[in-house]
Amino acid sequence: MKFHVLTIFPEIFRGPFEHGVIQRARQAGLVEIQIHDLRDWTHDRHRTVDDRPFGGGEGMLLKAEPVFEAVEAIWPERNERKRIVLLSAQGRTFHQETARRLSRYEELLLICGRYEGVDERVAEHLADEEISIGDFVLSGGELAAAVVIDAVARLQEGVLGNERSALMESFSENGLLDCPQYTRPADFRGWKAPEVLLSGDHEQIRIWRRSAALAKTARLRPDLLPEFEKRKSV
Ligand code: 9D3
Repeated sequence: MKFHVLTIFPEIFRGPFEHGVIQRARQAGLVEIQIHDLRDWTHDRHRTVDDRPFGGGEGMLLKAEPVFEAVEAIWPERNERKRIVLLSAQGRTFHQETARRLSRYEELLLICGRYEGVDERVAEHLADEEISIGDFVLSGGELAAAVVIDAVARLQEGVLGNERSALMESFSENGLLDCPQYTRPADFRGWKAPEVLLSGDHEQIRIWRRSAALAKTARLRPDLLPEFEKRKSV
């Protein structure tokens, strides 16, 4: 799968994709990531990408012209295997389900908003969809784009070991959070790993894990419980 990112801060993307799973996927040719500098599609001496909002108001907006020109240069032809995503604070919230859906495109082009926002004609007449990664304020779409790319890229065939990919169907396989996990030492500063996990009794371990997952979900993500109860009864 190929990702394009359109940004005024291409340097931000040096780090995130040069480690771990995504780095390996790129080296294996499973994932390609191209970063494009929006300023390459400006024509004035100052390479202007922003301007003041009509009607007045705080701050500056990303101009439509360089964004349209860039997209039309990156993709002279559009088709249904390609998808343009605008990252903005006003977008629909990104979920695992969104990642799964986007993972089925051949190419994604992610437009990173900056300043107080982007001229609305980009959302209305260029982007296929507008996505936010959550209800908090970022300084721009770059970190959000990195999050989306990470979540989508790891779903590509072959990126994870196949043991894992079969289980990757949903955010939580059984409607609960993962159970708490421990590794050596069994006693760390007096805090002991649950004895049952060292017992070798796989039936007791299974029972403990399920109950611990339920307790942790109730404590940290009570919002997940109604859906879990619904699924359980089917
Ligand atoms: C007047 C209110 N604005 C500033 C506090 C709205 C606003 C404009 C631009 C808020 C954030 C931004 C920049 N953010 C993004 O471009 C963005 C974002 C985000 O802020 N949160 C979650 N996901 C995303 S995706 C892009």
